[in-house]
Amino acid sequence: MSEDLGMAIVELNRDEALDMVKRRCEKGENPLHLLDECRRGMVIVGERYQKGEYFLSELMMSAELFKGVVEILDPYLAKTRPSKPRGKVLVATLRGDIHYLGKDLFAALCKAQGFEVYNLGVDVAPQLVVDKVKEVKPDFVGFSALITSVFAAMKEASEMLEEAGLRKHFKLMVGGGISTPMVKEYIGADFQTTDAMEGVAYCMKSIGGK
Ligand code: B12
Repeated sequence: MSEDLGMAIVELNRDEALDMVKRRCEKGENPLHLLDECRRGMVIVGERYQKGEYFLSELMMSAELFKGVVEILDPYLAKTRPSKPRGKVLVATLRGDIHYLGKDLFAALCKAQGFEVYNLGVDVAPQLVVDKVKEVKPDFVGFSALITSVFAAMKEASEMLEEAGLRKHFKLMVGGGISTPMVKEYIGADFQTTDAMEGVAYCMKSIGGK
């Protein structure tokens, strides 16, 4: 049997994937490596869906499978986390956009690296971001963008945060398949990426320099 977790997810082999995660964790493998294999698998699933090789049902099955894997990994990941949180990360997909797979992957990776994560979900109103930033006082705010129509809501949120005098207290990040350096400029973010691992690395580097 192959030990490639990413491919087990791509092939939607639920039992095989979950067994493999348990077995490899018990053997003492680094849970972060397993999470990264999942990430690669989820990206391939997205590509297959786009090419028409997978349908919505397969996409949803892979998302459920990913959640199951994260549940098993969580206690193992907890052992790798520092006892004190490294910092706080707030993530959201804003109004008009319901894609969540990439956002949740980024959130899981941040959590795995010891950040306290506040995941506001999808189709989030800019005002809710402002309210939560006031309440939580995060070090990082990450927006996930998968459709172009969400750019306006991200800009609105960024401007509202500025007007509320909150913007200087955190780094604003934007990720997701259609984010680009131009989108970063447009919404006034500090960082942009289409790779969750790069996003986590940015948080680690920025917090290290605090
Ligand atoms: C899966 C999917 C769906 C699923 C969403 C399931 C879900 N709940 O998440 C469903 C079927 C529901 C869906 C619906 C729609 N979709 Co859709 N969808 C996709 C698809 C195929 C994959 C997206 C995905 O999950 N990829 C896998 C993840 C892991 O990748 P990712 O999100 O890029 O995330 C990675 C990084 O970007 C990063 N990341 C993500 N977020 C963040 C945030 C931060 C802060 C950081 C640091 C990193 C980070 O981490 C991840 C790992 O590295 C894409 C095409 C594609 N290949 O991208 C189209 C796509 C995004 N969808 C599209 C469209 C148009 C739609 C619909 C409007 C379709 C319709 N006509 O109904 C609706 C939108 C409804 C809405 N209002 O949002 C378009 C958007 C086009 C555009 N430019 O606006 C795309 C690009 C397809 C296309 N080429 O036309 N979709």
